[in-house]
Formats: sequence, C-alpha cells, structure tokens
Amino acid sequence: MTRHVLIFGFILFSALILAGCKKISPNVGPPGQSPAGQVQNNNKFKFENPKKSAHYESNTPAHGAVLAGVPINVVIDFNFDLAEGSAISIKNDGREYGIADVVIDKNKLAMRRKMDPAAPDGVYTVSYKACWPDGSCHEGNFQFAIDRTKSQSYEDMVGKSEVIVGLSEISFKPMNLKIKKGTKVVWINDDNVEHYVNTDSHPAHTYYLSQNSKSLASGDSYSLTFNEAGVYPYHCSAHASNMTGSILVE
Ligand SMILES: [Cu+2]
Repeated sequence: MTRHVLIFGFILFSALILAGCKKISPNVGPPGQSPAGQVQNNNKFKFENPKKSAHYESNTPAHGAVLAGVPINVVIDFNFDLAEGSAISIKNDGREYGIADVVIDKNKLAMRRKMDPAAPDGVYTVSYKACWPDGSCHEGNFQFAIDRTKSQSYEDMVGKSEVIVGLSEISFKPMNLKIKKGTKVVWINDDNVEHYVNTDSHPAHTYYLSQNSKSLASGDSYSLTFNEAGVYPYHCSAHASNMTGSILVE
C-alpha cells in the first residue's frame, strides 16, 4: 500500500517538473531588439526617433510611413498660431526636395511645403522650424520613405476615367488604388454605419484639404477628381485606427 502511494507520488512529482520545464522553455533566447534610437518599419528602411517641437500635433506623411509615390506636400499640424519665419526642409542624401515656399494655412494651425515630384526612392528627413507670434521658434524633425515598388500591390485602375471605392465592412474597397491624373473617384457607403472620407492626418485632416467629406450615411456617396500626381493617404475619421486607404495618382 505505501509502495503504491510512493510510486504514485513519484509519477506526480515527475509530471509537475515536466510541466514546469514546458512553461519555461518557450522563453529561451534573447528578445528581438532594434538598435537604440531607431524605429524599424520593414527590412528596407530604418527611421530615427522623431523630435517633436513645442505645440506640435501631427504630420503627413506620418513618421515611419513608406509611400508608394511622392507626397504632393509635407504638412505639419500645431495647436498654436504659426507665424512668419516658420520653415520646412525635406532632405534625402543631403539634397533638398522641398520646392516653392512654405505656406501657412489660413487658420494658422498647419504649414506645408510642396515636394519635387521627381524625388527618388529612399528615406526623407523633414526638419522644421515653427515660429510663433511672439517671435520665438522651436525645431523638430521626422522621417518617411518613398518606395515605388509598393505600387505593384495597388489595384491598377489607371485605364479608367471614373472609379468607385466601396465603403463596406469598415474598410475601403479597394484599399489602395492607382489612377491617372484627371480621374474621378466616387466613394459609396455600402455599410449600415456612418463613414467619412478624410485626408490624413487624424484628426487634423490637412494633407489635401479638398479630400474631406461630410458624414456619409448608408447609400450616400462622395466624389473628387484628382488632378495632381502624387500619393494621397486617407482614412475614415469615424474609424481612424483601422479604416485607411491610399490613392496613387500617376
Ligand atoms: Cu468609417
């Protein structure tokens, strides 16, 4: 009798030890780490940590974004009135790709600069100086990348003069599409919940001010004709975290 208890106890003891080992074994090996001060987006590009100035709110393209084409402009949003002296530089490999003057929006909460449409693929560093009505200025920077090979995964609708994007299952269908200049894009809400079409970033919606719809109820539509080549990242402001899309205009 005691022998049986001893054997049973030994088996139980062994089983417990085995279970303990199983719990520990998956943790073997050091956790993956990227070099200090760098954010890794994919294997192709490495981004430094951004530096945000005082009163900074957001920017488009977003820090760490990899775009299928050249952005029409770089826009930086603030929560305070911008003043003269504010500047934006968009550099790759030491060369400036910002063109024309920096423009401060009418509401003074965003500034923008056009970008050279012939800018090559690679990582771009945006350095900015934001100046305020009292004459003081603050500096900041962020990075994004251009990778034209990304456009291969975009729905090719270049041959059409009008295209339809469905808003269904809380997503844009197609999510990413390629069109030619002068194409009209029509968004139709096929869902039973309200959606919006909003240019990035969220909630500033400043990248391309024309691309901002009113609330779209089920069955409602919104349209916009794209006349300038470049990439247009956008989202639905009611589902900003997961309902996103991108239009590449060639
Ligand atoms: Cu939505």
